[in-house]
Amino acid sequence: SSRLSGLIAATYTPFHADGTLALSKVAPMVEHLIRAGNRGLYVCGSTGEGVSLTTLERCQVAEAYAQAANKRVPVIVQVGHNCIAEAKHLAAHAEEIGADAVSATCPSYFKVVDIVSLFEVVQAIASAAPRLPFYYYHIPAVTGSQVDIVSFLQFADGKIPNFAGIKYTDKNLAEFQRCLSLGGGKFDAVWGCDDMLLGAIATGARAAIGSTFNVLAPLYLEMIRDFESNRLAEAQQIQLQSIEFICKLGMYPFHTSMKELLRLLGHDFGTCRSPQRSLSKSESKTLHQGLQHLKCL
Ligand code: NAY
Repeated sequence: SSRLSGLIAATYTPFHADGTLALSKVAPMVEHLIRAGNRGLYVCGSTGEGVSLTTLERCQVAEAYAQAANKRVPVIVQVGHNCIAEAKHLAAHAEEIGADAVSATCPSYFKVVDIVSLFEVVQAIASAAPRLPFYYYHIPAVTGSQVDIVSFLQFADGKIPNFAGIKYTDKNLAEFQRCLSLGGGKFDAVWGCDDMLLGAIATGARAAIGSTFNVLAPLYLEMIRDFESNRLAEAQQIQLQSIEFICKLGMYPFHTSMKELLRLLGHDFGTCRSPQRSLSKSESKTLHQGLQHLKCL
């Protein structure tokens, strides 16, 4: 089936020192991600700074990742935008360039306050790429959407032909499990909090999208093997390492820290765009020292 499974890396967007796109960095990164065991790429999401890019840049980044993946793993393009016309344009473009799925947040400046508004948004964007599965990107902490996601899935059921499920980026495992089980499991619900992946897997998650998979995919794969082989204590130890990793990087703007780490690992993706600031010399030194004490690196 066309369902997502396994670890899906939320990809970073590479910039030159002058802030322009450094697209030549994409192909080697994709080789690394696939070799490390990732089974998909989620492009231009939070991790990829989609909302900090121009529409043209978003198209270029999506195309670079789709080309580099070359159908070996599915590429999901995040097209959410405060302007629905732009989101539709990006969705249509994703279909044109041979991406495998489209995903979108709802607008966030004007809040989505009820099911009907959310349904209109999702229907408009999904129908702009009718041949691709569509995943609604549920990230209420960012969008401020007040819509209950279970009720939304029940409402949307059967009304949008290419609606495939959700990317669930919230911390409510009970709600996530309900999403997984709705209608006998007809929707994909893809987990989005790396520091709680073990819990999500215990509830039945088949796929997860994460920024830390750029670096730690082999570790998470080991955790999943441990879980599946009933080595729960070992799995818990690995999850704890990932939690400590995330805490350590969270000492500074998280994705800036991740990009620093990528550079240390030989993938210079530059820094993040404003408003995600870069680090001072002394901050990056402190970060490097902190990373040296992590068991998982
Ligand atoms: C995205 O769109 O890139 C994602 O949401 C991927 C999931 C990440 N969430 C955010 C908001 O960045 O991997 C997580 C997250 O970085 C990780 O759990 C550390 O908090």
